[in-house]
Amino acid sequence: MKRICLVYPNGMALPGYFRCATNISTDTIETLPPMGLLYIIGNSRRQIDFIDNRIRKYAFEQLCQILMQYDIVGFGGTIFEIKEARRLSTHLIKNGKTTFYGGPNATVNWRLYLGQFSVIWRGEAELMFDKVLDNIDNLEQVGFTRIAGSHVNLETFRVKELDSLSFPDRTKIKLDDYRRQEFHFLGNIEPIDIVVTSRGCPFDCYFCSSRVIWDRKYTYRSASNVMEEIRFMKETHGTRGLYFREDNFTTNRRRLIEFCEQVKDFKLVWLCESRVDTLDEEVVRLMADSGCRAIWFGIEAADDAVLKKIGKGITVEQIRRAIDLCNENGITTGGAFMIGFPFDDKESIIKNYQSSKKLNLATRSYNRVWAVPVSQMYNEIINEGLDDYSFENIILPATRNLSADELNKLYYRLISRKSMIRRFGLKMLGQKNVRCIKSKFPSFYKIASRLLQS
Ligand code: B12
Ligand code: SF4
Repeated sequence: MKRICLVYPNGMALPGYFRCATNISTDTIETLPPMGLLYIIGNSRRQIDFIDNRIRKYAFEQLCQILMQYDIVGFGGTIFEIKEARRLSTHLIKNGKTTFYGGPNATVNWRLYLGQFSVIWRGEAELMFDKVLDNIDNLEQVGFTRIAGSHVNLETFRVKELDSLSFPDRTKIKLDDYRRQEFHFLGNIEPIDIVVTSRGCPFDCYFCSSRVIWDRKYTYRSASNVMEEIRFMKETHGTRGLYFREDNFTTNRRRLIEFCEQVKDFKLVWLCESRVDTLDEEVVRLMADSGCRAIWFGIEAADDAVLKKIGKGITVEQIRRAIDLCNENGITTGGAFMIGFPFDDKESIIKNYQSSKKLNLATRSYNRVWAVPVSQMYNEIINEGLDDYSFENIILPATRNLSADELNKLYYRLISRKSMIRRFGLKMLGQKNVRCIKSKFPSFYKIASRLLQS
């Protein structure tokens, strides 16, 4: 029997100019369990080992040594982990091993990595993984084509019935290793678990690569199937809080209502992400009654003209309404904004920023635009030569009116300074101490958080 290991590689060190744009780094303390890999393991009949190198932080040589014990090594991750995956794969292939590369980045950017992995896997893996391993010496039989040194499935694999899958294998991780700042919204509740209830996205925002990854196909689990997993987690891990970190948790209204009605019995608190146009009075009330304590909205801009240009499909009126509904029902709100679209200039950025501050959100986060392949925005940036900085195909762009450096300065002046202090402070103190301060000195915590809000 072949020995198999799945690896979530560590993030790569990014050049200095990226640092003001993103909080991703090799020493990030905030991440979530890699549910995709745990799903694969949970649905395979084989013995599969697992390493999350964002948590283990093995040095390259050490990890090489460990992985040399296996016959097949599969790498997952986003484009931000590609460097370690590629380096390890090259070493392993040289030493006669077989490597796989899968996940959203492999699905969409497979051409960039030809020849660097034995197999490049596009799409979801649960239904095909064992079958492919059974045919490892005859991959053409199971949908793969040999191109430039790698086997690739040109037709993306999809799972039609998510309810038919087994749950992700959480025995491979220690839940306590994974935390996000969003967990603070749930107070001092522990443990908090992650559940994936849907995949893909039917929308088509100008800046997002989801369309290319998921082909606008949206699949979701039934409320009762999700309840089974929650029951299982409650019994085995004592789960008390849930974070639904997925693009479209609230998109299907009927399912959301069923979910709220059923999850009540578990007496859990939970938070999710949402689009403002999917919420109404009845739904928000039900969500609050069933334990929802916070919602993060992808808002991007507080200006109708910008929202239209980026194809977000929402209006400022809808944004205000959703925030008000949440506030009325005791649900904390967070909003994520983007700064520096290709059409932006200094005035539009300042205007958008000032308008965003008027929204009645409890917390806001601002991301300086960077672009990963491939979205409509990414293509425009390349075609118009706005790719001032580029690293591993990740672009820190200029706008048509501001160079990347000018935009960085503006972003830093408007937003980043305080959030950098906050992040630095959090890192120095450590998550546990922050939680301790929060519970022992709530007023101090509240004032400090307010002051450090952008
Ligand atoms: C949850 C999530 C997060 C979480 C957890 C990420 C994680 N480490 O798993 C958090 C909040 C930490 C996060 C952060 C970021 N994320 Co994120 N995130 C998502 C999100 C919304 C869902 C991912 C998920 O759980 N999917 C459900 C699981 C079941 O599916 P899956 O992971 O795709 O896995 C399946 C297949 O892909 C395949 N597969 C996966 N790995 C492998 C490996 C092998 C060997 C094989 C054979 C198959 C295979 O099989 C799995 C089962 O079917 C996606 C959007 C999306 N809908 O995909 C973005 C997404 C993955 N994130 C993205 C990005 C860019 C980021 C950030 C860089 C953003 C930022 N600026 O901070 C960071 C850094 C990520 C990191 N290093 O941890 C991009 C990646 C784009 C790219 N080209 O790589 C996505 C696709 C969003 C987008 N539309 O652009 N993210
Ligand atoms: S930004 Fe969100 S809603 Fe828009 S396409 Fe991407 S995942 Fe879908």
